[in-house]
Amino acid sequence: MERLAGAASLEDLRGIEREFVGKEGSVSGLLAAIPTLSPDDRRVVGKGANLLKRDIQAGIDQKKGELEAAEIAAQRAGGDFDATLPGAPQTRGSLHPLTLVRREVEAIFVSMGYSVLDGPEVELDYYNFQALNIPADHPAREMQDTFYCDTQGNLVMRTQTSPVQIRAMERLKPPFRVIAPGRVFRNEEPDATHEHTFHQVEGLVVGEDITVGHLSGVLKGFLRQLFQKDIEVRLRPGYFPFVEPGFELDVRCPFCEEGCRVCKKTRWIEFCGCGMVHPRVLAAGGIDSEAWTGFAFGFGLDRLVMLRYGIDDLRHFMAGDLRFLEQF
Ligand code: FA5
Repeated sequence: MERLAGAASLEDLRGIEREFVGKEGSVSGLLAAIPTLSPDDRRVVGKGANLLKRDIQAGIDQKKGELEAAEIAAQRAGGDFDATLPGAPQTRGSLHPLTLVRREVEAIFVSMGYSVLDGPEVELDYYNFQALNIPADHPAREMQDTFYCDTQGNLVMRTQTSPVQIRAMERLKPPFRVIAPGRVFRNEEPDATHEHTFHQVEGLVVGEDITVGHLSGVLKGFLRQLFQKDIEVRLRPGYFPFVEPGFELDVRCPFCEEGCRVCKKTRWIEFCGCGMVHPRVLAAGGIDSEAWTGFAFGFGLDRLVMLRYGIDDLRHFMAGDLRFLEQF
């Protein structure tokens, strides 16, 4: 302990550490000799040597802290220490492109009088399928290969944001307009335009005398605001059990003139499913389908982000590669 008290530098301290408790140190030598002693001596010497080692190590650690603090204090007291110099720069993270575009989408719909709703990602089969006019044996279930969360099949990772339609109808009194952005899951093999975990934005409007004209007008207006220009779209018949009539809305591929990998050489990109809310779905939500009509749509947010920033593969979104993420 006297030697420790006299240590004037970290270098001195390292010497003391080597001499006593290092691999070749005297206390280590003592410990190594224990197996050669008689059983009684072993116990006494073993205990003593271990205590000694512990005390010496504790003394070294304490002295090390003192010497380090003194070293910093000496540096600060020196003439060339400048407390006003800036610290080491911290790199700032950035928002994920999906978050950026989701916020833009929300702001546009809020400006059109919509409320933004949320719903559970682990959903009851009832909301994800049955209340949306997709009973247990319905072939439409094949369209969305589902991750089931229990053996009875009551709980699913939601395959779409449409269950929020039912939850909204249960809670809100018509007329109302809502959107519900969120994460959805399907058992799919990823490629440039498909992921197993992706994002949708659901829209639902319930009111008096709502028509397909309102539906296409809202979606065109939304796209115009988002892209700050007219975007060519087309409506073609599409089947979803919860709307009647149902449509697919496609947008022009912004990447090519004559077909590419993203649009699979069709020059159109599937943008969303939509249609007039089926009377059975209104009824499941507790809404009188004689008095009220509505439209609904559900688009893929990931594909919208691809269009917005000219990204040609949506697998980048989940890859966690900073070279990609730092560009936003
Ligand atoms: C639906 O999920 C319906 N719920 C949409 C809807 C809502 C129809 C309301 C009618 C009324 P669909 O399976 O086509 O439909 O998916 C909607 C959109 O999600 C697609 O247009 C596409 O943009 C996107 N999408 C679908 N599967 C994937 C996937 N694996 N990866 C990324 N985006 C996907």
